[in-house]
Amino acid sequence: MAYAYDENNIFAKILRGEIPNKTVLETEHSLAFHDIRPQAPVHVLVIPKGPYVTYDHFALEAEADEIVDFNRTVGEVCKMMDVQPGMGGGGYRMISNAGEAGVQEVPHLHIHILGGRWMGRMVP
Ligand code: IU
Repeated sequence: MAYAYDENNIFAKILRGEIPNKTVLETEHSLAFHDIRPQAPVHVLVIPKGPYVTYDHFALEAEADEIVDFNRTVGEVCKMMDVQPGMGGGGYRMISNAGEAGVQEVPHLHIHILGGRWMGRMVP
C-alpha cells in the first residue's frame, strides 16, 4: 500500500509560500518555524520540503540527502533555540505525531521541538 499525501494540507501551503510562517531556519530540504500555538517557551516545528506524511514514510522513502538535511536541521534548531543539554541549555522534548492514534492534526511530517520549561514525565 502506498502512502497518500494531501497537497492541500496547511504545511504544503506554507512550503508553497501561500501562508506565512515565522521561520527559524530554512535549508535545501527542510524548513523550521515557530508553532502557531506554542505549548512551551520553545516550540519549533521542523518539516521536510518533500511530500511525506509521517516519519516512517520519510525514513523509508526519502533520499539520503533529505534525511541528513532534516536531521541536521533538527540539531541546528536545538542549537539556535539554546536547549541543548550539557551545552548550556536545559534540554528539550522531540515529538512526531503520526496518524489517527498518534493524534496527527497536519498530514505533513513534522517534528515538534519543545523546551524552555520542565516538560513533565511522559504518561503512557
Ligand atoms: P500535530 O498534532 O502534531 O499534527 O500538530 C500540528 C501542530 O501544528 C500543532 O502544534 C499546531 O499548533 C501547529 N500548527 C501551526 O503551527 N500552524 C498552523 O497553521 C496549523 C497548525 I493548522
